Amino acid sequence: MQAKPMRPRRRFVAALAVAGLLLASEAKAGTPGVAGPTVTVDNFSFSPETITVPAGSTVTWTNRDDIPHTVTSADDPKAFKSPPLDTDDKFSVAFAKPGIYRYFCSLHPHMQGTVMVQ
Ligand SMILES: [Cu+2]
Repeated sequence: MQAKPMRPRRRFVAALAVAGLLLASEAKAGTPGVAGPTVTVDNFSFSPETITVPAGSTVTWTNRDDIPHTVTSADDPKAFKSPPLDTDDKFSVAFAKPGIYRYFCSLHPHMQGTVMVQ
């Protein structure tokens, strides 16, 4: 009589394993910030200067410069505003709506970039 209660438990463990595999593959496909669009901040410029992404994208900026920069929306009111980013700091913005989002570095206003959301 011990084999019967074992079977459902084993099936449950198998189901958990399958669910775990499904979760793992979903996480791999949909992890934002890893496969998402990225902008590099380096040498007093944003690269690419203009990035075009589909609506719903999360854009991540990474400061590769050895001095702080910001990612500051040029819109009024500001759509986003990062704190000063030190070297290797990251800043992400999710763009839900299509539009043209211009931004600059508030510490060096000649540093400018654009996110085109389609
Ligand atoms: Cu700057």
